[in-house]
Amino acid sequence: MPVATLLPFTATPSRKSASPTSFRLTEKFILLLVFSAFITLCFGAIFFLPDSISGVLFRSPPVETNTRTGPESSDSGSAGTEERNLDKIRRDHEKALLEAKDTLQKAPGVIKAEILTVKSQLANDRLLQGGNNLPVISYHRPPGATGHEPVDLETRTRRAKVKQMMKHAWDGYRRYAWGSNELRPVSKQGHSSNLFGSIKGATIVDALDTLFIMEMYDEFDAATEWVEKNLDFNVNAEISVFEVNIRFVGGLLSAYYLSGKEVFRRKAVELGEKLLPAFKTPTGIPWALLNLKSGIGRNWPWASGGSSILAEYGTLHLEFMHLSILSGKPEFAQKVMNIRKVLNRLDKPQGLYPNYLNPNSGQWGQHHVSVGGLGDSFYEYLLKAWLMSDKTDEEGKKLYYDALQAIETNLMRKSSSGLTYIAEWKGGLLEHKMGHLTCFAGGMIALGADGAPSDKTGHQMELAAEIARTCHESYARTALKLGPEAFRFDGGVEAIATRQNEKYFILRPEVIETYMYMWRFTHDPKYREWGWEAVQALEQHCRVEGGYSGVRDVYASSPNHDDVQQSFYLAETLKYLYLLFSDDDHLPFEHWVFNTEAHPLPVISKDKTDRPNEVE
Ligand code: DMJ
Repeated sequence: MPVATLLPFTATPSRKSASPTSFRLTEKFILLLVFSAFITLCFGAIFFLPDSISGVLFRSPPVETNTRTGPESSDSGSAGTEERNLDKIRRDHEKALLEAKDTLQKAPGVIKAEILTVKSQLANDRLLQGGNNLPVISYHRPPGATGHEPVDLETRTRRAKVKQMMKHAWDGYRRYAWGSNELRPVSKQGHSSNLFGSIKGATIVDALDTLFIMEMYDEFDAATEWVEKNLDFNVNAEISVFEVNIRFVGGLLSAYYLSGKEVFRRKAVELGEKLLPAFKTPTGIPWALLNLKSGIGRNWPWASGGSSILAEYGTLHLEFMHLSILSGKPEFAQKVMNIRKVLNRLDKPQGLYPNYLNPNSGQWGQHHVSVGGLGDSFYEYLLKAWLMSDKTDEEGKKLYYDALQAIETNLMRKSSSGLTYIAEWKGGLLEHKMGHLTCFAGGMIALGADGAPSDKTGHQMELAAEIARTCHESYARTALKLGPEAFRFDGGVEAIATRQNEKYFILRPEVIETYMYMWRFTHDPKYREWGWEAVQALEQHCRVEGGYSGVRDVYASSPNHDDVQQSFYLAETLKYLYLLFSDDDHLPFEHWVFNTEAHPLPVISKDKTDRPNEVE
């Protein structure tokens, strides 16, 4: 219908002289209707204008300017308004000056604390606005995050040397492999293992806390910026749940607890959530491998008929307990507590835990038991779950000490020359081989000795010392003074690798980790000496221009480099060396527990179960 037919009052040839009074009643009615429709249209349109314009139209005038009611002319009105505005600015300035004066009278510590509170409030507000739905947490750094210079010169010099090694490892990575997972220090390029799928930056995340505790703040800031801008978990790739948890989740959690930077909490929780689909199995025992995009999991094809592996599903507990606290979501803790329930229902042959468990049937796979590869950190996490809970997790405690008893009875043996070692168990038969990985057990047993039933504390400390000695021997009996991947006690040899494929050294930390624990508990200077021997060997045989490399045969007279600088070299080996030459109040054991990748996590104080980072 043409618009003109609706508008009888618009100029038409037949209505040239018509006045409003001459309209007929129907015309008047239509006129009124159209007029009111027009007004409604104009009024309604205002709501569709951009904010900036509608604001101009509707903004209520500020109180000070809303005084145009008197006889003043419009000029004198605006002069008055200006005057009043100036007045207000003056008043605001005076107020701000007074507040600043007040603040300056406060102690610097108080001012700093107030700034931190405001900053953390702002960060939290931003976080909530960002839709992360993370609870507001007031951050307080647990004690001992940074240390101080040791008093004696030799220790100070050695500690400085380790820091310089960290700098060399980091600089090489930064220069040649920035953003890749690891560095190839000989060929000077990036390296990626398929353990991390297409997640990037393993070395950056693994090294964050080491940079912080060594007070390498410029490097820490660069790493933080990379995490903020580039760390991305939205990848369509399959990852190892265990490796991603211990290195990435663990690294991010530690970086958060040490620095208080919200970005680390946010990223840790985001990644934790991405790992949750791994638990979708009939028993809740997680898959080893998970596609982060599809959420589809599976197990390593070589693992005893589709089994999950003890050291993998058993090494999630510490990180997941912290994820629940930092996210306010109980789901993380529930998942790992369920793993314990499944294990508790099963019979353990001789009290031992086989390395393979089928996640569908909930039954053990092949009966292979080891405190090294495939089993190791499961035992470590039982003990540390108890310690991290401020010794409230009695179940974790009992499981640990019972398991250790079974290990001592069934797996620990003494060689003819008196070296204590931990063998592997295959369906009741012992293989007299000890892995480099197994050497962490010296530190673990020392850490647990104090909580053992009273008549066993001394005995467990002795066991720990004996294992430390055996592992030191495995280094001392090589040409390069670095330990092989595995060493044997059969066929007339002791603490020596006999197979070519067990002679390599990939910058692993376990032996040095044990020295660090033994030093803390005994202060026997030999542990620092043994650590220093390792530093010298690393410098001599592993240091190359681009960083540090593993070697293929520790019995060869000169090193054949494997051209990989493992991320755990920065996360663990160098951190444990640094702590070995630091005082005991740097990351003290009463306040911190190290995850299996040496990432320190705070003890969750029993009075503040819901606020772990407020430990005094
Ligand atoms: C690290 O990733 C962890 O220590 C893990 O528990 C075992 N292996 C490596 C280092 O050797």
